Amino acid sequence: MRIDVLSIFPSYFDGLTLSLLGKARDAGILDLNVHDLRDWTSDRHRTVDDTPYGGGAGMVMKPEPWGLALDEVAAATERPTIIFPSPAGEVFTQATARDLATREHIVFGCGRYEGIDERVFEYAAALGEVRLISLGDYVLNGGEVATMAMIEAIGRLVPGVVGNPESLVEESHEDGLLEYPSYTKPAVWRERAVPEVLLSGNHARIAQWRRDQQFERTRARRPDLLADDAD
Ligand code: 6GU
Repeated sequence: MRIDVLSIFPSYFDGLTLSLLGKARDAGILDLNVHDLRDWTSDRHRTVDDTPYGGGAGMVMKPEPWGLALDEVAAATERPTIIFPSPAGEVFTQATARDLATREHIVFGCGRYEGIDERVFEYAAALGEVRLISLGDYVLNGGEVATMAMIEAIGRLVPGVVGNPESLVEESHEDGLLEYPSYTKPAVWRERAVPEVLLSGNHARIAQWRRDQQFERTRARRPDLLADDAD
């Protein structure tokens, strides 16, 4: 999978050299390229923003650098998926991550300030499939942290990135429920014992207990996941 990131803060993405995703990059499974949007400016100050038409607070990202960057990066493959992280977008879920993990080429356009000139989204739609995606109902200062989260959630679902694919199965949200609790040695720690069933060696009982725990935790913490006609 090829991923390109357009940002005025490319060093946010230095962390993607670490751990699993770093190894996947080294192995050539993930072709991850981070670009400085200011490389597509031509004025002395490398300006990427300007005041909003119609007035109002804050600055808006100018369309010209975005147009040139998308021409170079998005037009490199046939109709890539172009994601603009935005609190005004559809909400990102594990299902979104699974869908996006099948794409050959994803471009992330990280906005800052009060947003990007609206015409950039229209123009991008001529080059690929445009998605505005939000991490949830709260506001970040820009798209960089959201893009990091999405790259990690998507990247780990790309075949070969996570060494043992079984570890992808028994996780929160993969089956619509929260994960069951985990324990390791010692069997008693600070007077707290590991649940007896886990030491029983009875695999059917263990599986049933874990399932019960998943439902109990989901009911307590995330009842919205159990509501069968969520509105
Ligand atoms: Cl994707 N961007 C910004 N700026 N804020 C957010 C977000 C994205 N998702 C939640 N809050």
